[in-house]
Amino acid sequence: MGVCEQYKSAGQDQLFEHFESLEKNEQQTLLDNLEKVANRVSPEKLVSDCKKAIQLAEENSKAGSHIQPLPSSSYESIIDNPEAETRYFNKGVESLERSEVGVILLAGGQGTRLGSSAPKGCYDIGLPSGKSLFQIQAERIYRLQKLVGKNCKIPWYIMTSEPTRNATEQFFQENNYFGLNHGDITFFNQGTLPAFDLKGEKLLLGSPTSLVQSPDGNGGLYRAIKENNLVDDFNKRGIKHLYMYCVDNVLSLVADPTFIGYAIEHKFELATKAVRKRDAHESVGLIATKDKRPCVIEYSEISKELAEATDNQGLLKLRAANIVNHYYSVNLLERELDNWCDNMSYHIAKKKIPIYNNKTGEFEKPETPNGIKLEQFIFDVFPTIPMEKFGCLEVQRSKEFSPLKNGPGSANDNPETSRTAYLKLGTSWLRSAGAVIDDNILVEVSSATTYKGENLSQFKGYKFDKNNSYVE
Ligand code: UD2
Repeated sequence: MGVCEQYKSAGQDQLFEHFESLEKNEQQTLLDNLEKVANRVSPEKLVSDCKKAIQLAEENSKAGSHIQPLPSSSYESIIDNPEAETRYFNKGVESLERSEVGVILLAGGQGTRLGSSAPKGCYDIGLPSGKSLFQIQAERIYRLQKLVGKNCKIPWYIMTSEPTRNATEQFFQENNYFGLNHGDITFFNQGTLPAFDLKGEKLLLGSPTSLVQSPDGNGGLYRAIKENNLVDDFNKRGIKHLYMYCVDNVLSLVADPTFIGYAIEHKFELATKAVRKRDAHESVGLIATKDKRPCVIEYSEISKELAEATDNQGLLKLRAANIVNHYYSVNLLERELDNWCDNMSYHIAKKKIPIYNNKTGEFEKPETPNGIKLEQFIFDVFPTIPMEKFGCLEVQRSKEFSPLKNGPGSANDNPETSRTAYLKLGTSWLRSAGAVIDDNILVEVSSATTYKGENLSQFKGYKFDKNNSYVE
């Protein structure tokens, strides 16, 4: 069946209403672009997936009692549990000594809410050193390699999207990969998905010869791993454990030995970190159980009742906040990747989408949402994992989670809150090492010097009296 017939049989005749007005070469460009999309997902499946996504959103908004907190057997806290934290840390270090740990960074988001046109990882949150998020994360890897020693290598796989790819790669090149061996850094692109009208029935044109396309969500990671043959690379490098995290979390303990050791000790195939939810309406997914399987209910799809529900102690019933920090065993990916790519659901987001109107021949930039973007959520694979192979590790928010989501001056999760969290953590480490620092003083400690507070004994007794100073 030709491209036109494929789309027309899926109810997409509107895409060809201007076909005769196009030059011959433009007609071919349109057909080529449509074929590229159809080769990844057939128009028929796109239309049915969009319908399912709309139904899923409606179901999730009404999701009720069958959503329960995780059972205690799948949930452990290292808050005020130094014995467990140390045991897991040491087990993780043993694996890192054998260079069995790889890091996957989600950096394809376009940072719309932040209001920056550059990739989020390039963002300067206003630290005394002026370091970007990418630099801090690179230094975490650099420091951990040194801390572990034994020629430990931590390969870093950075997922970008079409809009973030060039600027991200260029930023690393300009900064000479922040002192890391660039042979251990792999950039790879996630895929894109077309967009629909608000009813979810008609695909939208972005130009006379192409559909609207946008990144396929952080759940596009799995198809990107498959299409870039990354599992082969994991195996070639002897990687058995993967630490996946979010570019916008300045406190992420990249390649965290404690998290890796937790998963190894319990033989989990998939694990996630959680922090205590800040309040009933914090914009975080909630890690829970549905039909005896792990799952995450996203903040944009949870019902108000469920978000606010409390237990018999008066605490939020669902309070394990997702921080997009997951562990995967490479064995799990080898076994499940095809299934995940073929069967993951889509989610809808109603957006203001610039389109090409082929009835009027005009480009339109709407003031109100005019269409639906489809995306996949990375945690939608959780229900494919038996509960006994899944773990959730609760960690301290002040040590491990301060997301950069919103622009300067916004209510929360912004450059100020990220900067303060990072400075407070470094300052607390210096105080624990014996430095003398007044309460109103914040000091930045380089992530190339300390991973989580070690290696600071040279500051014992040293008095820091200048606010916002920086120590290498
Ligand atoms: C994410 C989580 C939410 C909560 C919150 C906390 C998902 C689906 N939702 O919501 O549960 O944990 O973060 O901070 O995980 N990204 C890509 N490609 C894309 C879209 C996003 O790589 O197409 C990356 C993005 O660069 C970022 C991460 O995924 O590193 C989170 O993306 P987001 O900021 O769009 O997710 P958010 O805040 O809506």
